[in-house]
Amino acid sequence: MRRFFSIALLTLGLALSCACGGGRTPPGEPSNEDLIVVGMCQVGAESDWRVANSESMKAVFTEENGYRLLFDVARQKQENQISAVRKFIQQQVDYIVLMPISESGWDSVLQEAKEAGIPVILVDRMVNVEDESLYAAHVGSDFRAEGGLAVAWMEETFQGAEDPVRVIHVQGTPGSTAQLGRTAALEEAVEAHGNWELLAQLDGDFTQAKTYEVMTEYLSSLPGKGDVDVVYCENDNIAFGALQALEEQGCVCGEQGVRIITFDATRGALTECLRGKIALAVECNPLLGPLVEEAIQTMEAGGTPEKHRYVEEQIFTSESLTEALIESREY
Ligand code: GZL
Ligand code: ZN
Repeated sequence: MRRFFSIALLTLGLALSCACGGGRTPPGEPSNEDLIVVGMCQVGAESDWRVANSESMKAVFTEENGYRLLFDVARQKQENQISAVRKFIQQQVDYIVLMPISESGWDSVLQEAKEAGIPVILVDRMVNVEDESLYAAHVGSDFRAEGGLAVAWMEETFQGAEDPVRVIHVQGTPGSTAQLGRTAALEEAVEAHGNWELLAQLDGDFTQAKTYEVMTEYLSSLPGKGDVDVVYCENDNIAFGALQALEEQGCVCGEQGVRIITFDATRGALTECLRGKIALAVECNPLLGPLVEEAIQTMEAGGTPEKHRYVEEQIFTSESLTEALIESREY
């Protein structure tokens, strides 16, 4: 955008300087051509994690910091994200920041951005493209590693158990990197442990409402409700829906009952963990705004950003939590 403005301004300035003193932006006001224009394509507002992720971006890409942020929300539809990218290309933004809802279907629109000379930065989930030059950088989480943290906790909790470990698996948005990575970790572990049994894999789509619905339906058809050992929830909103359904069906959740595992570790989930209702919360850090800005500033200085930047993440159980720690968390 600044490229476009500077040519237009130069022509205008030349014309005006012949005719008169030429208009000036009032001092201290950032005029358009000074601002880095960022077109941002967010998935939606499906979860507490997503809301925190959006807030992290809006806190960084402000006019005071030298940016004009064009923020688009796709309401969970990939076609809305693709048309937003095309709109940003027409507007000739300086950078496109994309939080891809799922991994496939991006090659052609990212090729269009490349041909328009607009760098794309991927945030959170990944895209599955032939040509990795279609994006300049990726900032997010290693979801397979997050699943590995959950599985390691399960191995420790059920070590030496001979009886079956019966698991209900509630998955996130199908085909999203977060779902693929967290699912792969559990499926590999079930393969490796002869006494672990996957009772069901349900689609919770990362929302509380969908999970409550599918869990209620499944539990009401399950003869021995007491036989569930673990509910592996691929994000906190899934865990909230599962907890509600389980308790309504008379299941006791906690370290002596059904162990609920969740990902994201937002404040709401940490509170349930402290209460002993959720057994394990695996952190998935949404505060990615500063890392995206680092990549943009690297490119502004003519440098090449790291291709993949992964955020550090930890796990929480009731033993490792206090009210104060939960209060101190940013999301
Ligand atoms: C993870 C992100 C997932 C969160 C969910 O980085 O893609 O999407 O785990 C969110 O809460 O909906
Ligand atoms: Zn790569």
